[in-house]
Amino acid sequence: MSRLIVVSNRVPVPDKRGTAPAGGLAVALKTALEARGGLWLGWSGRSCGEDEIGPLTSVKEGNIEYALTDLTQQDVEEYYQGFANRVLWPICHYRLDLAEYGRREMAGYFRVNRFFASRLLPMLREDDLIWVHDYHLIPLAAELRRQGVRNRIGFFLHIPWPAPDVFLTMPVHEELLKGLTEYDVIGFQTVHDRENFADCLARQGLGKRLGTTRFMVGEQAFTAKPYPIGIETDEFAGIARRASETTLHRRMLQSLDGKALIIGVDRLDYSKGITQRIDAFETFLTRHPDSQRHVTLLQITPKSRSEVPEYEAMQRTVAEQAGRVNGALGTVDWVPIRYVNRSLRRPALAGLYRMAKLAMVTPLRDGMNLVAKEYVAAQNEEDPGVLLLSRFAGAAQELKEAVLVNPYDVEGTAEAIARGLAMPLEERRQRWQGMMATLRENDVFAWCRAFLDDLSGTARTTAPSAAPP
Ligand code: ADQ
Repeated sequence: MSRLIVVSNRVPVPDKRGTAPAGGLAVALKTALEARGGLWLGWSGRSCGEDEIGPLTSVKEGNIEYALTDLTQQDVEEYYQGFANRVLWPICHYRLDLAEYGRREMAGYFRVNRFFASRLLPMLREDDLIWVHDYHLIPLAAELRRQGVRNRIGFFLHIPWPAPDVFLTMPVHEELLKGLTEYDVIGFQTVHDRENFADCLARQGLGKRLGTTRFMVGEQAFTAKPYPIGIETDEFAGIARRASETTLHRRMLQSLDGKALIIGVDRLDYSKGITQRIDAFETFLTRHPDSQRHVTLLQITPKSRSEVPEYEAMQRTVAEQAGRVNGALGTVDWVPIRYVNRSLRRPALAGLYRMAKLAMVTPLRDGMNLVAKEYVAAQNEEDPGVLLLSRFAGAAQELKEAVLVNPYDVEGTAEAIARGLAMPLEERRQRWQGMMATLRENDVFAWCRAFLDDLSGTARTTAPSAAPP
């Protein structure tokens, strides 16, 4: 079997306490790579002066060998904080208003991709399979091809691919689109994302479509297909079952004192719809005064990307908003919103999901959203909770039995909370069983297999008659 090389911006090397960072990419990929073994290359998270960049740091853990590179301070500002997080992230989440274009950042993005290619090249063997992850590294294959690399290279995009009218607003759209066509397999979260990508190619007159999943640009044929990412369903369900025996679980139950728990878990990010969610919860409480003192929203939100100004501003906005609602509606013995800026270990998180009668997963736009899937997997099958899920999350294309909401419609979401809390047991069970069957069938291992089977099965070819994988 060919060796697998994964390349992603950050690499979740566990720290001394064994804690891996929060983030869907990390959680999903690590599980997948552990099962197969291989090499994982990425940024160490450290920045330094240009003359201080040394050799790769190598860390071995079980089946995985991590190879970490430092970046310069300028690289981090231009490539990571700049183009990746102030252009690509907002554009792919339909926030044209937040995109900040700068020539320096764009040049930095391509320069760092060239640098990643130069770090990978000396380690590369002829039959290695290379799997590149996410929007930070779109041009990596083009850089590797320029250096003569003929290996099979796959790319998976964890975030949405936007419609052409949005994507084409980016000054370097052509270079990014063409860069993607240098991969052998391009994976998206949903059919919708793949079709947006196909529409972008068509709009730019780039190549032709050979079939549902096969495309041809210039002499090169490639596959573009949805591979909806999953979670380690059965393992997570097991963790959640066992979590009820922990002290945290008992303390939490005690502090709820019979109140119904609603849970929200998201990185602090404007795409996650946290302010709209708090508005909806407040509206629910004011429209249903009987529920006051009987329901608590626990919003667990670790800070992320604090060095990007929009994120820093959001930290203040959400904290103020939660404080305002608590001040206006709370009583001496009831706090409507518990707002926590912490990362939790998985057993603690799983236990809280299981305790919650309802989860609000209401992003304004999301590639997939693993929290929705984790919440379902963590439920007690005898008495499962209700998932309120944004129709704009990739997960909504799979979890049809969730209560789908439009997060922009605050009143509609408030009514959905009321409906969810009052939902009869039989309906909750039926919905949960449907979702759980989907999660079991398409867990993270199936996701990984499907992508790697297609990538290994692709021959790098220039013939339009190439058989689709
Ligand atoms: P994210 O935007 O990070 O991922 P998501 O899919 O919800 O979003 O994954 C978040 C992960 O972090 C979950 O596994 C969750 O359990 C964990 N997490 C969040 N808050 C936590 C906390 N307080 N403590 C501990 N863990 C926490 C990107 C895309 C998504 C896509 C994933 C995977 O934006 O759309 O689903 O990649 O492809």
